[in-house]
Parts: sequence; structure tokens; C-alpha cells
Amino acid sequence: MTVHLVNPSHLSFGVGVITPRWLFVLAGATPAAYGRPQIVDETLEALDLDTIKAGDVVGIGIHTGNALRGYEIGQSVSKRGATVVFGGIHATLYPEEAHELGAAHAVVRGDGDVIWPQVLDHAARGTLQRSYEGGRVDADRFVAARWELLPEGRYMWGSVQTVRGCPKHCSFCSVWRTDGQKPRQRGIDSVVGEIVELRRRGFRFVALADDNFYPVALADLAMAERQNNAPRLEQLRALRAERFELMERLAELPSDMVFFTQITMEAAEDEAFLDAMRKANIKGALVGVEAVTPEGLKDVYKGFNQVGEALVERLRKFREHGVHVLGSFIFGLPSDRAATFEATADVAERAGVTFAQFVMLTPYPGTVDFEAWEKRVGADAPRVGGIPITRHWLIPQALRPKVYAPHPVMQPDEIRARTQGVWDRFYSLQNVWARSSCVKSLRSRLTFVVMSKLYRQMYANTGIATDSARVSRANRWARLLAAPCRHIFMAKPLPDLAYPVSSRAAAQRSDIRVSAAATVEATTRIAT
Ligand code: B12
Ligand code: SF4
Repeated sequence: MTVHLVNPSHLSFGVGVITPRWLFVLAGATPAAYGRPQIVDETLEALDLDTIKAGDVVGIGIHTGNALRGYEIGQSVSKRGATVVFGGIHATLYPEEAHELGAAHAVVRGDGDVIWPQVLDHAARGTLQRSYEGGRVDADRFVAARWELLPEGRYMWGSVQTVRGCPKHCSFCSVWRTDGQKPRQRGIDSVVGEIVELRRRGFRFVALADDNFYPVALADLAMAERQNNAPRLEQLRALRAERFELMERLAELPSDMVFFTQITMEAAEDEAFLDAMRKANIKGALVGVEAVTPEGLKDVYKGFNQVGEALVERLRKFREHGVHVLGSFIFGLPSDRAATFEATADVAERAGVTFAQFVMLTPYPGTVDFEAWEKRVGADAPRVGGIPITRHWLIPQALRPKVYAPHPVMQPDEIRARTQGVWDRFYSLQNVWARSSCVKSLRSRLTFVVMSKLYRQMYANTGIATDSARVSRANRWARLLAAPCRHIFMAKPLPDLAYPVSSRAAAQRSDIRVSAAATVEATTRIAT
């Protein structure tokens, strides 16, 4: 019985930007008795069905955007006699869909780290259940990724998770409902161990695949103090101290490492935290700005963000502390008006964000926005090819509409055109060149320009455009640029790179945490 793990995608680029982490984590959770799991990431190339034999187990991980392709794969491999198991956020939210449309024999809800060996055991014995609850695994049971299974020369960035869950409750986000609001911070040695593995293989850029790298804000501590809530205060302080400890350890890794994470804007008020980030080589962070008006923030339950000059100052603070910002903005909020688009572009420019993304409000399942929208459109939801748009992910890619949530005063086409206009303005050659002064040499500036253009091609054109000629042009460009860009990110492999000294010291001191080396051994043990 061979175990296959498939990351579905209807588009393949040959080269991927970020390693899809779940593939390598589930490979880590696959007991060695089943041999080497076969990893297929369709963002690189499509699954070759001839590799699937009757009796194999095919694990398919889906998010909403790639669910339909996942179902196609499920159907095809099931016809070949394979056992089909679905997991991932979308399967967690819609397990029945995977059974009905994806020919699933089993669906795993929640985290796969601990339950996966049991699923494989049942599959091998012929006692597979229809559904499994993976739940929210405690941080000390997170399985480390098996980076030795990475295909050579295919990815630009590694991905390592340091925390799951987010205490906020933004209306457009499903994370706090699926991963929970309690931050589950992973053991530091395990995190550092994985990063060392990646750097040994030449990866110096690593995305910290966290929901929110800053789960305890100063405001949270102040609130607990005001409430005289001693246990809560102690708990928050411990979480915060662990973050600093992690960053100290990241700072001991080779100085050419570059980390990128996702963080809330509140971190700008916490200068000690920003300084620790800089020392840890966390050089960039996606900051969810979302809206530049108080009404917009209210729309998305993000009252902890700022607007006006305070917003500009907060974003600048990151830069002043050596952390580049990828500002993430949402258009199509109920309070948005025509003027909001230019006002947003102004803020992005004035705040000195290094990159920006301008996404259109999409009601993702599992979110408060989705529930409200589904209830509002109800049974009368318009249909495309017979499929109600409240199940938009089931509409074939070529027909899938891009804007769904009705807006009180603007038509979808207007929102899309204005959003595209903001992308055009922010990524005009003149603006990109001006921003490129954040790096020094001419070569670095030119690289910055290419990267900005690539980002724009991969994101804006394919993400927003409905015009298929534009989409395929953007895809062609992305394909052409992707392979050469990979070389910009890779470094000379350091196969002999040792674990940072204090990792070993910490491991000797503590019998609770396993050392980085032991984590690798532990992974092998899980696998045996
Ligand atoms: C890092 C990240 C990214 C990165 C990297 C993606 C990559 N190549 O891996 C980037 C920045 C590129 C990205 C982009 C996007 N992302 Co994103 N991303 C994340 C994030 C923060 C972490 C994902 C991760 O690596 N987690 C670590 C792994 C180990 O966990 P996991 O994937 O959940 O897998 C576990 C379980 O789900 C389960 N499991 C997963 N698959 C399988 C399969 C089987 C068989 C089994 C048994 C179990 C199983 O076991 C795993 C281990 O416990 C998540 C948030 C989250 N909490 O999931 C959002 C998230 C997945 N992204 C989301 C979205 C919306 C997007 C974008 C569409 C954003 C946008 N507007 O463009 C794009 C789409 C990109 C694309 N086409 O794939 C949403 C998805 C919502 C949904 N319903 O689908 C999430 C949940 C965030 C959110 N705010 O709601 N993302
Ligand atoms: S802060 Fe980020 S991760 Fe947390 S709920 Fe809001 S959007 Fe989701």
C-alpha cells in the first residue's frame, strides 16, 4: 500500500513560491511501515494517474479555492481502486461534499498530525471509518515536516509554522473558528530544527505559516491587569515570553536567513517586539490593514486597527524597525464608496509599505461574512451552470464569478475595475522604482522591480481579471519569470550547518522539550 499525498491545483507553474506545508507534515505523520509517501504538488505539475494503483491510499488536502480540482482527483483515483481520504480546511467545513463529489472513502476534520497514522492503520486493515475528528492538536504534538522529501529545485521559500490559532475574530476570516482563538505555540526546538533542515538544503527564505505571529498584544496584557485577572495575566506573559525566546533563537541562525510572517497591526505599538523581530531576521510581515475608514473596520470587526494618520504612523513604525510590510487591503466592503479606492492607494503609498495586495471581499465558508451572505441570498441565489453562487467553489474555474457579495451601491464590475486600477497605480514602474530604494545596490533594485512585477502578475491579474486572455497572459509571464526568480531566493546549501549552540544547551537543560536533533529523531520514531 503506497501512500500518496496530493495538493490539487488546476494550474501548474513548474516552480512554486512557498512549500505547501501540509504535504510535508502529513508525510512526517506517515508511519515508516508504509514506505516513503509520494508527494504530488499540482502547483508544480499535474498528478500522473498512472502512478496510482489499486489499494493505494491517496490523501487529498483542500482549501476552498482548490476543492473542485481535489474532487476531480478523488473521482479519478477512486476509479483506479485507491482509497481516497480528504482533509484540510474545506473538507473540515464541508465533509459531506467530499463524500458526494470527491468519492471520499473517509474525511478527516481538523488537524491531521495525530489522527493520520490511525487512518492509515484502518485503511490497511480494511476498517476505515467514514469520518475522523482530528480536532485541535496541542502544540507539543504538532508533527515536524519531512523536508528531506522536497523535490530538488522547485520551490523558492520554505514554510514553518510556529503558532496555530488567533485570538481575534475578523468577519472575513475562518481561522479563529477552525484553528481556534487560543494560540497554540509550537516548541521552539522543533521550529528551529526544521529551519536548520531547510537552510542545509539552500533555503534561506522561510515563510512562518502562522495565522498571527503576535497573539498577545500589549493591550491584552493591560486589559488583564485592569481586570485583576492574575491567571490570565500569567498565561499571556508566558506566551509573550515564549515569542521572545523563539526570536532569540532565530537570531542565532545564519545571518542570511530571511523570515516572513503574518501579524496584526498592534505589533507596531510594541517596539521591543519589533526590535526582536529585526534581530531574528523577520524582515517582512503581512499586515492586515483591510480598510482605511472607521466604517470599513467596523464592517470587518477589526476595531483594533487604526485609521487616518495613526494608521500611516503605525505602518511606518514597522519600516523604522527594519520590518517590511506587505499591506493587505480589502475592497468591496459595504461602506466602501468610489472615493475609498484612491484613499486606500494614498494610504498604501504614504505609509511606505513595501508590497501591497488589494483583494476583493470574498465570502469564504466558515466566516461570519459567509453565513450572513448565505442567509441573505438564500434559496434565490443566482446560479452559474446550475450551481448556486453560494457554492461558488463548485463552479468550473473558467465560469467562476469573481465578486459575490452584493454591494449596496456599487456593481461588481465597478469594484473589480477600481481594484485593478489601484493595483495598476501601486505597481506602476515609477512607483515600484521609487520603492526599490529600500535596497541598496542597483542589482538589488532591479531584482526588487522584477519581484514586484512578478507578484503583481501572479496575484492581481490571475486573481481579479475575468478576461481570459489577460489571465493566460499573466500565467505565461508568471511561468517564464518563476524559474529564474527561484535562483534569487536560493543560497548555497549548508549541509553541515549545526543547530544553534543554545538549542543544544536548552535541550540539555530541559527534559520536557526535545532538542532539534531529537525532534528529527522523534519524527523518524513517529514514522516507525
Ligand atoms: C501560509 C498560508 C498561505 C501562504 C502559503 C500557502 C502555501 N503554499 O502553503 C500564502 C500566503 C501563499 C497563502 C495564500 C492564500 N491563502 Co492562505 N493560508 C496560509 C495559512 C496562514 C497557513 C497554512 C499552513 O501552511 N498551515 C500549516 C499546515 C500544516 O496546516 P493545514 O494546511 O491546515 O493542514 C493541517 C490540517 O488542515 C490537516 N490537513 C490538511 N490537508 C490534509 C489532507 C489530509 C488527507 C488529511 C488527513 C489532513 C489534512 O492536517 C494538517 C496538519 O494538521 C492558512 C491559515 C490556516 N490556519 O490554515 C491560510 C489559509 C489556508 N489561506 C486562506 C486563503 C483564503 C488564501 C488565499 C486565497 C488568500 C488570497 N485572498 O489570495 C491564497 C490562496 C493561495 C492558493 N491558491 O493556494 C484561507 C483559506 C480559507 C478557505 N476556506 O479555503 C486560510 C484558512 C486563512 C484564512 N484567513 O481563512 N496562504
Ligand atoms: S487577525 Fe488575521 S488570522 Fe486573526 S482572525 Fe483576523 S484575519 Fe484571521
